[in-house]
Amino acid sequence: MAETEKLTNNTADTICAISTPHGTGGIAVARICGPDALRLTDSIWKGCSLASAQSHSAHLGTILDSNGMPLDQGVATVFRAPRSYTGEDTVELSVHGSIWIQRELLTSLCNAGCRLAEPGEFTRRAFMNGRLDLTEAEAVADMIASSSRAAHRVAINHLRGGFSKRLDDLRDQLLQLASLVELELDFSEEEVEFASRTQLRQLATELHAELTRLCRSFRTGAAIKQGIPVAIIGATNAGKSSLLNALVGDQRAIVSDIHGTTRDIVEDSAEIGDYLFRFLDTAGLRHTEDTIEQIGIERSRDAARRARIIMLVCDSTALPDAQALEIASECSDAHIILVANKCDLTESAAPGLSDAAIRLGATQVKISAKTGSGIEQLRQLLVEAVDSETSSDAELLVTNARQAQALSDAADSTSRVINGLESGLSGDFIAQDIRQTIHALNEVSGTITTPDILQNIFTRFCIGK
Ligand SMILES: Nc1nc2c(ncn2[C@@H]2O[C@H](COP(=O)(O)OP(=O)(O)O)[C@@H](O)[C@H]2O)c(=O)[nH]1
Ligand SMILES: [Mg+2]
Repeated sequence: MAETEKLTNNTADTICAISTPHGTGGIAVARICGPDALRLTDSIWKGCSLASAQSHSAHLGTILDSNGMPLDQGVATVFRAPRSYTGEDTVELSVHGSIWIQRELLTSLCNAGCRLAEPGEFTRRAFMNGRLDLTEAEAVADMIASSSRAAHRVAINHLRGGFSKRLDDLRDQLLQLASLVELELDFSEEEVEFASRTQLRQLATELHAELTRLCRSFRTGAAIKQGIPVAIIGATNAGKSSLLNALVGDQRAIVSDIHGTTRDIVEDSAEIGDYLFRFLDTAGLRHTEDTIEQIGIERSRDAARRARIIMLVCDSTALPDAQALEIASECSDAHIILVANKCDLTESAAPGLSDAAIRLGATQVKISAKTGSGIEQLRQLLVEAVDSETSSDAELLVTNARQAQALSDAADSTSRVINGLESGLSGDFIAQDIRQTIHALNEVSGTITTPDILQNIFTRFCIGK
């Protein structure tokens, strides 16, 4: 891939980018990084010499445009290799945040010999220079994208090396397993057994359990990162759209007493507790000859299948809807909350609701979307549903499909190790599977990687990071 070659062969370049968001602001920060960062910045700078400045020092000076005329007064902060984010000489120039000044500054830097940075190129250099492993680099992108306390908490734990450390522990255990199997091989003719196969199997089983747990955590990890999908399903006129509006605090969906008002999915999100929830209000379930409404109902089923949480909304004054119960019962993976709505109209819920909740293993809550009664309790139930999945080790949730895939490969080869140990397979083959597991873990942390993988990861970053 030509693009990849271009990216991997250009570490000798000095690169520059605006790291602050595009637009006008009080201050904008340009980052200049690479072997010539100090000298090139000096050439557009009137003030003390940055090339002779100490690392981690800030200096006030005048920045010059491409014609050598004063462009702005600003602050240059110097970070010398290897004590910088990327591990290379870096200058951060803070200027006044006019779009025009930012553009002129980049032109001036490029005329002086810098090249514009690609998306994620600073972080890519940090990875290449061993400042971050791949899970930490990916956590940088997650930090920038985090939109809830929980997403931020997972990202910062990964960034501080929590996940990398767990991978190192797993790798150490695998190396121990490999060395025991290989020792057994070396001395096989003397019939020396350094570890019983039962012990080896126990070690492999523990590893497999941990790898499987990490793979499984991806569903929750991804949901926390992107917003937890919650499908609102139920019969027409049960009050689904009213509930969406009550939860997001806005008249987001049309509410009316005409059956079949909501036909397509209406989506909106709200932060509740530490989490971001993505609510999907769906077309009400009923028998209909209307083709468009039928398509809407099919979409409701789809939304339910993809959701982590299903809010099954029932009208407390009517019998529970059979189709809604059937859809909810098909989604065994999801957490189900049976919402008995319109409690303002009746003292007791319709018969059958509690039985239905028990059959579905659902939590039940009485609310009125109209008066707001019970909504706070429902919000609490939503948070508890996610809390129960994340338990105490939120820092070890996998949030990224690439990592989940490599961990699943590692779990597969570990289960081959277990089978091999159980069936008395020769140590050579077992050692081979152990090495494959280590290889898969090395892929997660980026010890082994290909230009394509790196390209894929870093091009999704912002420019300037
Ligand atoms: N009394 C009462 N009426 C409600 C409540 N929730 C919704 N409604 C009414 O029920 C009708 C249908 O509501 P809507 O939210 O459009 O239901 P959907 O078809 O399930 O989306 C509307 O006339 C709402 O005003 C509630 O808690 N109490
Ligand atoms: Mg509706």
